[in-house]
Amino acid sequence: MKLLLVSPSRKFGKKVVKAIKIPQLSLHILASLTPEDVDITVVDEEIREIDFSLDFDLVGISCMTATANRSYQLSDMFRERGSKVVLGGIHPTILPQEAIQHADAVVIGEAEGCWADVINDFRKGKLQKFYHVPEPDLSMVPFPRRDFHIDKAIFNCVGLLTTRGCPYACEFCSVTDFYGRKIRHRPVSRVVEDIKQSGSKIFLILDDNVAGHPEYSKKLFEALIPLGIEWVGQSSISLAKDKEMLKLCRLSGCAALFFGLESVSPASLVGMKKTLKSTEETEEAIKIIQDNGIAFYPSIILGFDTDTRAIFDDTLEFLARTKLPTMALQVLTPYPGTRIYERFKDQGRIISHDWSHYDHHTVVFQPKNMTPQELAEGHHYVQSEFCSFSSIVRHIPFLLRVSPINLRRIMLFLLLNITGKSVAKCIDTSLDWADNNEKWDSQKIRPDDKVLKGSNVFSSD
Ligand code: B12
Ligand code: SF4
Repeated sequence: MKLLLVSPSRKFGKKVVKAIKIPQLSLHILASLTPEDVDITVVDEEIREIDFSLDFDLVGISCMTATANRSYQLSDMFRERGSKVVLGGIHPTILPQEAIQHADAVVIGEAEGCWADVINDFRKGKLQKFYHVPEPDLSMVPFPRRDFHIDKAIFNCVGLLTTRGCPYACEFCSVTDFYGRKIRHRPVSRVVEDIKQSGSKIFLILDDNVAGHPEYSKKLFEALIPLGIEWVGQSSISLAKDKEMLKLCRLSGCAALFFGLESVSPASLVGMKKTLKSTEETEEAIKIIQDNGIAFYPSIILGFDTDTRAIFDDTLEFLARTKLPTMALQVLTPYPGTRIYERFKDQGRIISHDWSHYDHHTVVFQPKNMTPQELAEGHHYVQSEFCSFSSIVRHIPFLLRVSPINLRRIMLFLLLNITGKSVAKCIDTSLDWADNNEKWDSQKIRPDDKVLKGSNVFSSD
């Protein structure tokens, strides 16, 4: 039996820099759950093309919203050629009825509890339409098969999973619906063994919050110290409040953490499940984390209902004041399945249902206090100002503040800034789309316009 596992490209045809690509762990997990007698091919379409001269009996496609169009296109092509197709990942989980139009089977949620059944049923010619095992036990899942590595990557960085689930349910995020509210862990000893077996020394911990369960986190960090690895991950900013955990985190090899800062506007933070509500508290937390030798990598979202056009300069001022050398800037994206999507839909504010635009860089909804075009341009302005050559030079001393400094970290900083520059270019593309797409006529939408007719969005306050 021949099995193809694919992670489709977001921008089909455009290659990404291999050096900074990290293999998709979901495909490696699926490979490890597959019986040994199956001949497996793994393709990350952003790195290499699918060889359509080969025949596959079964094709498994990992699909997120931004890759849904390409996933469906590939599914249709493979099914026409006689292969059976299974779709999985966050988008088919949220919209299984849409996904099944293009597939023979859809796996809702995590693969661990049901992939073996999918293979068995396929072999018997009895594939079911839907498979769903909610919140499978993570303690005994096999180690991911990491032999499908990316050639010539500068960083042999591999994804690592320790925990799933999130107790919060932020309005714009689909993670809680997907993984559930209960935090589930892999036993620390299994994580350590996985690290040893991987042969890598650099890891991206894929968890949504490495500090979400302090007792587990501390045990994990202690166990990582003797391994001498370096890792980056995501954390809540509350880490700054727990000195013991922060110290263990650094000692365990943490080089940088992504923090969902979400907004520099206190008004926006009030509506979110954030432990720090004031800008002063956030700035103090950034200083504590950086002073402990962990690079602070903020993720900032533009376009909340509390944002006015002032948010663009406010964001740049905040970044300059806090001396942060890197950041990820996103446009608010109402992913299907989130509460914000339902709210915007009810209010008639969704302006594009083309899933390929749901990429965090394209405006797909009518913002409350500006036009979609203004939000797109403001996003571009902040991104390109921050990534301009002069600001990269200005950021170097800020980077050097974080100790210990080493060559790999300097390279990472440069790569992140170069990536930032290409993101700025990619935003230009979304502006082209804006110019070309008739839906962008809605940029002229004002409260009395037809798209918002009947909604009370602008009159509610
Ligand atoms: C780490 C991460 C990243 C890393 C990925 C690094 C890497 N190469 O591994 C980086 C930073 C690069 C990234 C980028 C992006 N990300 Co991201 N990312 C995540 C995060 C935190 C973890 C994903 C992960 O790898 N988990 C571990 C793996 C093992 O889990 P999994 O992928 O869910 O797979 C399991 C199941 O889904 C299922 N499954 C998955 N595929 C398949 C396929 C088949 C056939 C089957 C049967 C089952 C199956 O089985 C797997 C095992 O149980 C999630 C949030 C989350 N907690 O899920 C967001 C998340 C997936 N990302 C998101 C987004 C939007 C993006 C970007 C578009 C952002 C951007 N502006 O660029 C890009 C797109 C990148 C791309 N090409 O696809 C959104 C997706 C929302 C949506 N509806 O699509 C999420 C959910 C974050 C969120 N809060 O909304 N991301
Ligand atoms: S944004 Fe972070 S804290 Fe909020 S629900 Fe998503 S994963 Fe949980």
